[in-house]
Amino acid sequence: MSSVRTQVGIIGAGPAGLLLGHLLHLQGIESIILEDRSRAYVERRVRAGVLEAGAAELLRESGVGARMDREGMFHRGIYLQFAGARHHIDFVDLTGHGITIYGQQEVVKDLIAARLAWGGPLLFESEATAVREIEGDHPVICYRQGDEEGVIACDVVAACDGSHGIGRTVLAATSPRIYEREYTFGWLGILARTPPASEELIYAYHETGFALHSMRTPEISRLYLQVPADEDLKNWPERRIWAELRLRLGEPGLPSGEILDIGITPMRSLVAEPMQCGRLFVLGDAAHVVPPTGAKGMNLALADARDLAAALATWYRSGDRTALDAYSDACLRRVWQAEHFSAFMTNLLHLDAAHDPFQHRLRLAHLAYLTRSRAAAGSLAENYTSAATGLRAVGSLD
Ligand code: RFL
Ligand code: PHB
Repeated sequence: MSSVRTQVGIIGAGPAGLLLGHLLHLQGIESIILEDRSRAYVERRVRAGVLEAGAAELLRESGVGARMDREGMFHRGIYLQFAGARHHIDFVDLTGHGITIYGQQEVVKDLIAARLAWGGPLLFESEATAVREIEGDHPVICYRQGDEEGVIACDVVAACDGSHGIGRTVLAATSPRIYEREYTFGWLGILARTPPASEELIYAYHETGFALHSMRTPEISRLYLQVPADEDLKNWPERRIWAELRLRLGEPGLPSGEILDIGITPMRSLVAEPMQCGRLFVLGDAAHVVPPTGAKGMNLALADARDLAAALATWYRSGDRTALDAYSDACLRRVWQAEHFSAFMTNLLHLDAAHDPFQHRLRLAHLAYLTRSRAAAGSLAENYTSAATGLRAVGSLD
């Protein structure tokens, strides 16, 4: 059994774990990152695509934004499509900030490349199996790499292992409060070789359900359809997917293209509170989950890494634990704002299981309000561009 020591033991090489490791390195703090999957797998996994203004700035400021600035697509706003018409919400006009479309796996690739460039320890195909002694000053992570078992002794454990990792389980044993909501629907998502039909994202509310038109490059589109949570992919032959996308998005000419990736994602809201116990700190999806309608999950993961790295840097520099003790409280202010916005967007844009006609009319009324009122559109724009990384209120009441 191998045994090593580091300052911060990080579980998970998603956006949270990789950015945390990178920011700690910039502060001269050592870390080891354990990742259950292979490098090829995490670099190929298709997930989020929208970076808030603050998340794009964070990547840029920490020296990993060059490719994002070259290849990412800056969008001024989004389109809302409902009742047969399309309306533009111009975030730049409303808040001064836009968003950047850049695939999560591209962020992950850039952060892996930055770490490997200086030889930073990043162990792929290494599964954390247990975390012990978090109440004392010397926590340990036990892990398995192939047939080998290993132990990492550290000052602090950062659980960045997503919504199905052991971080949440270890935290749960410390009795946090868990707030949770399941939705009756999920998203069928495809990545397709077809040029985007629109220059910016389209969020569509239609009598047959929600649809979203997003993109990755000028040649590759990312498209989603609301489906029942327990839907079987077998019910969705390609022809049906394209027909339903054309109908819901109001894009009768949307060309079909080769489907490069397909999957159904159930939707959930979850917050574990607090996000820390002793020497264990939990980040990203391991601590909180949002339905993807607000495009907040990756942004929250990156912001948690930013906040924990800053608190750890203060602690290592001065011995002052105040910021570290306040990590969870500081995160939860942003997390609940993003949870609210994600639930709001989800309820606004999806048909409910009962197809309640009263709810349907309420949704249409609110959508119409968003397109008529600068105050309502401004609130949506403020949240979409900055709820997860820190709300930049246009006319702050503070
Ligand atoms: P991740 O990315 O899940 O990374 C966790 C990593 O931990 C590894 N792991 C372990 N490693 C070692 N030992 C163990 N025992 C381990 N258990 C797990 C896993 O293999 C994995 O590599 O978590 P992180 O870093 O917290 O990042 C969260 C984001 O991935 C997630 O919130 C977003 O993808 C959510 N999301 C979106 N977020 C946005 O900000 N904008 C979007 O536009 C957006 N769209 C989406 C989304 C998520 C979606 N799905 C598939 C759920 C669209 C979709 C369809
Ligand atoms: C995506 O591009 O994958 C995407 C965009 C916006 C969302 C969710 C996902 O709300």
